[in-house]
Amino acid sequence: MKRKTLTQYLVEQQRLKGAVSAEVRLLIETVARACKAISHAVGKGALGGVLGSLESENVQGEVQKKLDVMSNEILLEANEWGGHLAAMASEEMETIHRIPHRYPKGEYLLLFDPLDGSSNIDVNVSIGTIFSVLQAPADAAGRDIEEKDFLQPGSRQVAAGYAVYGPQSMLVLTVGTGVVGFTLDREMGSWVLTSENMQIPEETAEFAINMSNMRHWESPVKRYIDDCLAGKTGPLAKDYNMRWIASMVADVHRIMTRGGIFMYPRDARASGKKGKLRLMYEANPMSFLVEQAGGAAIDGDKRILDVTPDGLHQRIGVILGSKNEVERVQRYHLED
Ligand code: P6P
Repeated sequence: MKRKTLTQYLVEQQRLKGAVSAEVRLLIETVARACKAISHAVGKGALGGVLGSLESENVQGEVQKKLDVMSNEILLEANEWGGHLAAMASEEMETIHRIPHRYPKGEYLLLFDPLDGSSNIDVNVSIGTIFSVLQAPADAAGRDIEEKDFLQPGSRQVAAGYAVYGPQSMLVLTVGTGVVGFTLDREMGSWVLTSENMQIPEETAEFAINMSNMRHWESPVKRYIDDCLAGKTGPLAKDYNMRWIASMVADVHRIMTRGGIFMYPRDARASGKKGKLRLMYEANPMSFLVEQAGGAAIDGDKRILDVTPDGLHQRIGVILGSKNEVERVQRYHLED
């Protein structure tokens, strides 16, 4: 049977379920088209002259890779003329990017990490694009959008997704009616539906964490990982496997596909960051996807999607994946 394309899926979500408006459908199709262009640029590697770093740093103080900046530009240019957005925000930009006055303004806000996992670009390991869609506050219609209009809890997201640029390029998406996966058909240049209903197994025996940060973890995380390492004879009574790709999109995609628990916990040091990952354009979209696939996502003790942001680039601890395992880790925190 002929597989559905992204457009057909979105038309059905709009017509049959009323799950997406015409503007959100255009928004997602536009972002998906931009991800195709990013996939193409990433795939060229050294042949495209796109590897390596620039002299510049982004707002996070991280050295920018050429592909970081290129991916950011591709997403900005693709989305600013369509009339579906009021503004955009990106990991690569300190402030929000309002829609230029020469274009019509819509009612949605688009946030993205244009190329997550940049440290993997030059060593040919999977990287990805993460995006989140919010609705602008009603009172913003007659005025310029401000940063505060973005500071909504992740539970208000209208849609979220990621593209993972690996052996295949895949687009994983939710509009609030479950999670679907598309594979890029490079000959036709279209995103083809290949996973109709992605579900995360509730149980797992596979954890993903950067063990080199152990000395900075809070005690509940230390106790949990010790118990995992104790294996069958330990309190969790099973042998665990470990994976760490150091590319959130790739680690989360593995969990969306076969289960697991991903952890980038808060830093226990008072001087430490609240976590490495950013709430608005990494943790929130991934948490929306994970919950829609039957998983769970917490910052240690709280549901991530309930957190009201206090800044566009706010960082947060992230523990997400198989529901029963995340709830287990939450119990370690609540018992502490
Ligand atoms: P570490 C990539 O730089 C990133 O933001 C995420 O994609 C990834 O999960 C994490 O950082 C990796 O961090 O400290 O292991 O290099």
